[in-house]
Amino acid sequence: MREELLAFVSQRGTLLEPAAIEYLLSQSDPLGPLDRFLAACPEVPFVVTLQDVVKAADIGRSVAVRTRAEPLAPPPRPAPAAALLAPVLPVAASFRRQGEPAAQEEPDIRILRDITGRSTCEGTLEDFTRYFRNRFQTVSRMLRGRHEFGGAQDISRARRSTREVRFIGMVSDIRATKNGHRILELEDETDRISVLVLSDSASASETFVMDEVVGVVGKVNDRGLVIAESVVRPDVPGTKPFRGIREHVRAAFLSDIHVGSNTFLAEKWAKLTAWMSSDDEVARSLRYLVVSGDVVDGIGVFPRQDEELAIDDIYAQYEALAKMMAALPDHVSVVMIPGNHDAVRPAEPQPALPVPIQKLFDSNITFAGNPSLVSLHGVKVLAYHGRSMDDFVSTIPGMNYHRPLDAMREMLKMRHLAPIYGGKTPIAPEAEDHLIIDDVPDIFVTGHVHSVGVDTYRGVLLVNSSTWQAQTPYQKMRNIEPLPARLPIVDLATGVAAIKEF
Ligand code: D5M
Ligand code: FE
Ligand code: ZN
Repeated sequence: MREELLAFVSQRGTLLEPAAIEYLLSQSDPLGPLDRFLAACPEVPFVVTLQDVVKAADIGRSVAVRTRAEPLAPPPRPAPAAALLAPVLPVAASFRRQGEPAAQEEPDIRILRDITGRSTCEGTLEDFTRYFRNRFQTVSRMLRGRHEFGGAQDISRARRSTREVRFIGMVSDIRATKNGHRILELEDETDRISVLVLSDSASASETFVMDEVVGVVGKVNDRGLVIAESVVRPDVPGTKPFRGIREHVRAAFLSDIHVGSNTFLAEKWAKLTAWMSSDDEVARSLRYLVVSGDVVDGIGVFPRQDEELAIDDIYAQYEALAKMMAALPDHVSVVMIPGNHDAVRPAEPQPALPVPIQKLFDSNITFAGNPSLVSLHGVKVLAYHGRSMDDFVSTIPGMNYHRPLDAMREMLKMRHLAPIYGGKTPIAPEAEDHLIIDDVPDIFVTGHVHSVGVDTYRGVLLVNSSTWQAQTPYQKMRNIEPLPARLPIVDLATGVAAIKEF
């Protein structure tokens, strides 16, 4: 139904606030209220808000009661996303009316965390030991901050206990038993232990992945096996409203431009450029543009890539991109991070694009690493290209390339961008694990999967930015249907997001 609803909205040339989407999906007839609301509008609004559809649904219900004498439906249940976004939905909030002309605001970009210039590893065995120790210690500290694990024991002590035990470990093996239970092998710096997660226990529905750090509450049986009562993720503490700023400046998000590929969508990009430079109120309120990797298609990234290239020189690809960026209006300041197609080392964390490439661009671009934590006007944005989603999709049942927000929620629960080591995501063993989500961001953005979406998780706004590349032969073979040329736009004052299609 979600797809049907979004297709309907896109057909009508408008946008739906995420909270409105959730609300409509909780209704028996999601399209009805929307249709009624649009029919009553003198002109198609830029964004349809939660309030708009709630009102339309109420009107619809009272009409139904009068004409069909049906029992009155229960009052509309506030959508979960609405609860999170509640403080950001003022009366008659219209995305269009709230924007401030961007030119009035000086840009304020600060890079809070980024590997660029700080890489120390050479990839030795000691580097790996140090890297995983740092991961374990950092995530353990987060778990110890939760009341259940304040007094967590070392695994070596927990093994000898006969009472309830609480400990923290890194997952080193996961296997299923023949009765449908699971056994997790957990390690800390002192020992390793086996944990049985029964198929009818509270944690049965959770999927665990290799190398993530979890806390366990359970009892050791006489064979030294822990029967888990619960297996706990560090997670994002509690639910908080979006921590916005005073000014209604807006940020837009894009990624996966793949300049140089013969499937790069030049016409769609031209439309984006024209719109951004137009007099449109939303366009004029854009102050920031976050570009989350795969900015060019690169050279030699996959076998026989040369057959799919329109520009087969890496510098020429970045030069073409630099021209495209220069054509964007001056009031938009850009933050750009690399992805797996860009001209930096493939291992994550990736540093910013090299200086000779940066020099091709205008000065209003800030280059940062992948991942980076960046403050835009005081709003903390965690930008990560999203390569690890390949590993989430291949490991976690039910995950797929069309649901990147599910993988992003898992990352926040695990407080790690790429927990799985040894999969498709190459990881450089830095002294500090830069892939840990240490500081909880206000906005978490990824690209890579060439899909699009916005949602919230525990007060963090999740954004997956779309692509400007049509379906590639590889994606066709794998049945991956991209959603190109969609631009998520976020009001930094309220966290209200919209997706504009080109
Ligand atoms: O990845 C774009 C999309 O295509 C993303 O959903 C992953 C998928 N993709 C691309 N190459 C592969 C391989 N080799 N294995 C699995 N999935 C893949 P991009 O980073 O733009 O190439
Ligand atoms: Fe890509
Ligand atoms: Zn990618």
